[in-house]
Amino acid sequence: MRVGIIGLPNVGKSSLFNLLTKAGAQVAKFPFTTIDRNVGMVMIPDERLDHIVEITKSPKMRYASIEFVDIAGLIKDAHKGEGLGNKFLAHIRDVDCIVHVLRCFEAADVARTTAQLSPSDDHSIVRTELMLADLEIVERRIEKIKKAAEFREELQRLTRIKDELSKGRMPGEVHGEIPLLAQKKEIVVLNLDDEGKFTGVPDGYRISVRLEEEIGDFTEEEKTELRKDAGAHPRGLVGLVERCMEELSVILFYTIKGEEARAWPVPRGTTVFEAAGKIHTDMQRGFIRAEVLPCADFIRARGFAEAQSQGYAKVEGREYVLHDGDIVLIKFRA
Ligand SMILES: Nc1nc2c(ncn2[C@@H]2O[C@H](COP(=O)(O)OP(=O)(O)OP(=O)(O)O)[C@@H](O)[C@H]2O)c(=O)[nH]1
Ligand SMILES: [Mg+2]
Repeated sequence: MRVGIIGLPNVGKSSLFNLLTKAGAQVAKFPFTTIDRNVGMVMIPDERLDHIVEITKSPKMRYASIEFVDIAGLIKDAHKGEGLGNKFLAHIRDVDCIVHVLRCFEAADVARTTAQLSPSDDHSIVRTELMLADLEIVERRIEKIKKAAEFREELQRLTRIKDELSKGRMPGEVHGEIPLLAQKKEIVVLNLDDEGKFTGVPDGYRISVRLEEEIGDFTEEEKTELRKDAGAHPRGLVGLVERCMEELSVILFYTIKGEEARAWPVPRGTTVFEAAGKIHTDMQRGFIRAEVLPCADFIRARGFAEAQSQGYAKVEGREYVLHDGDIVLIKFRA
């Protein structure tokens, strides 16, 4: 599960990436600072795991994390090789969800690649590039299969997709083998100035990268106040990570074993058998059953054994579909 940060050059993508990952990617006032992508893990803040550890006193705890990729800035005609060209396309293809950063701050000393500061226009420029890149791929595939009878159905589907894309519309159909860039889930992020001065911004997750850089040492209450003053979302970076989790349909389950309490990210719909495989292949191979306990019941009973004796824990078979917050104890034949 991977999130890609995209947008025009010099909009604050790498700055945002650094705040999230603490990876220290290069940031500079000139466009196209990022050439190759930067990859980093972002820890998912998790009060439930904090609660669990308060009770278990586990000496080790591990938060779940998701991967973020900071992708090179793209400009108009990037699909034809303008700017850094279309290498970014492969990088975008690789991610499951995009965070599209729009510049909503002036800063005379930070160069722009467009004449006007207009977040909505910037949004369209990038969206158009994604669609044109998709169009090219679709056309290439059509050329390749148009004479082969066995691809008739695919050809019809691709032609419909192509028609939509050439009208600048997002196709309703998906292709399957060719996941279109324009169809990736998108979270629009508005990078506001730290005083909330810039108005007329489109809808999106409101954050000020500059402000977040400056308030690292403040208390949570102070941060919330400052964000509100800047017209930003009160939950800042954490809220953005949560938004990504929602878009990715990621839920968390927990294991408490010996020394360690740990959170695991899985796609919604994951069965306990699949989860066992994620923990350890032996656990899946020798899977017998699982004991499952909602986190809230664990906290209420203040312990797994206590919850078991109060009848909260349920015994489940391999088909059981995990719920967000389940604590899972897997019985398996070693
Ligand atoms: N005033 C202001 N400057 C910002 C803000 N966010 C980023 N910057 C500055 O803008 C410049 C570009 O930031 P980067 O994070 O390198 O931008 P980028 O989108 O990764 O740029 P490329 O890699 O070149 O595409 C740097 O000088 C940042 O310090 C902000 O919220 N306000
Ligand atoms: Mg960058």
